[in-house]
Amino acid sequence: MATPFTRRLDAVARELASKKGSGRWCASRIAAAERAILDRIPLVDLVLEVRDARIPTTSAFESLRKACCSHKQVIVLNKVDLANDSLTKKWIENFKNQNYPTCGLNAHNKDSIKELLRIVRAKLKELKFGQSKYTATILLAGIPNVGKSSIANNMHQIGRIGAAEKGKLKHAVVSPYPGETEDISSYKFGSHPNLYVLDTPGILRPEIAHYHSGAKLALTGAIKDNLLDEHELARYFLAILNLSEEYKRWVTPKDTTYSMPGSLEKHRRKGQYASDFTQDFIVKDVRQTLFDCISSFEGDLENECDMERLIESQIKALQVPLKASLESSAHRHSTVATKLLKLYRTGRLGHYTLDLVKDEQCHQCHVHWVLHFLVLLAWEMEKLDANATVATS
Ligand SMILES: Nc1nc2c(ncn2[C@@H]2O[C@H](COP(=O)(O)OP(=O)(O)O)[C@@H](O)[C@H]2O)c(=O)[nH]1
Ligand SMILES: [Mg+2]
Repeated sequence: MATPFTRRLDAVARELASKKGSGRWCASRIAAAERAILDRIPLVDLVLEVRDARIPTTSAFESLRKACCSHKQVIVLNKVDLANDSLTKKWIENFKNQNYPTCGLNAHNKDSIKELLRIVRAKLKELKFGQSKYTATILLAGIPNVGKSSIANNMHQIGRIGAAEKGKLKHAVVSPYPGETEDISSYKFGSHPNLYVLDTPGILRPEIAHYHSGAKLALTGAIKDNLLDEHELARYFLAILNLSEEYKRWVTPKDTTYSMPGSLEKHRRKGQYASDFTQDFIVKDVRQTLFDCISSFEGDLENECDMERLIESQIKALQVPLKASLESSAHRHSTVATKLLKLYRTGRLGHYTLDLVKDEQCHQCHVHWVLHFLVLLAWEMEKLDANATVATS
């Protein structure tokens, strides 16, 4: 069902696609880049489909399904350091059961890249069975910002290449913003046999299938922030946090007798919550503020209006640790939203997998229901605000 938020996302995407000079988001450029990638698939030996481990299905590069058969494809769930460990394991199992070789990866971790190199070499050996000398090319494909260029760079750096070639290391552009890789580039990552990896631009069609897909893509950074309402996204994240188990880890190990948020009040004694010895005081304060809000909350999180109240109280309370209270009232909410999303995206507010595997889906239905409601409510409130502004101007 199209919700107002879906329609808004669609409208934003359409507007961007039609804007002259919108550059990387232009629909014809996306289509051309996609064609160039799909045309190369028959020519390469192996395709690594890079997905974001936090959204293993939402970050799928759908066009690959038709263009590439599963025997020459490996699904790489990158950014496992930001995802929920046990759900990552379930997802890997799930894809393997569908005959897609799959591995988890943290592209920033040397050992993780070495393990990927081992998997790729083994797979190429299997595909080139019986050939003593060969050259192989693999292609990295996926939606924007999943870490393709980081993987290409690190395979190139860590892969075994001759000493003479080490001095000629190239660098793919890595950026926290989507859409920075514009061309297909080749990087060598092995000698004897010669192995090459092709880094490609991220492909995300302008039309977004579903409101939740749009929100998840935006939260994980596949869609540029300035294209969406950060305040709404921050509220979406807070709903996910409030319905998760993550914040409960911010309590010291000996204080684990809590069960429901309403009963957490007794744990509110000073200094009780931060347990990860982080030196980052802002993170500590933000966690404590969020924990305090949930633990003192008497409402029922399954009730959408109560959830809405909790989120509003959290956004207000976060103005202090996020230093937004010094700003004009008009900017406070957006400052809180921007900073909160930044913390979430660096994994400092917990590890969340936003796509859930089948046996988790009953819970997911409920979570989606609550989130859906929140978005509708936000939309209605915005309309009320707008009407009030018009009425007073
Ligand atoms: N935490 C984390 N960040 C990553 C990982 N891989 C890439 N990134 C970050 O994600 C952002 C996008 O990476 P990039 O390689 O440019 O993605 P691309 O658009 O798919 O080429 C950059 O800020 C990277 O530093 C990872 O495994 N873990
Ligand atoms: Mg890139």
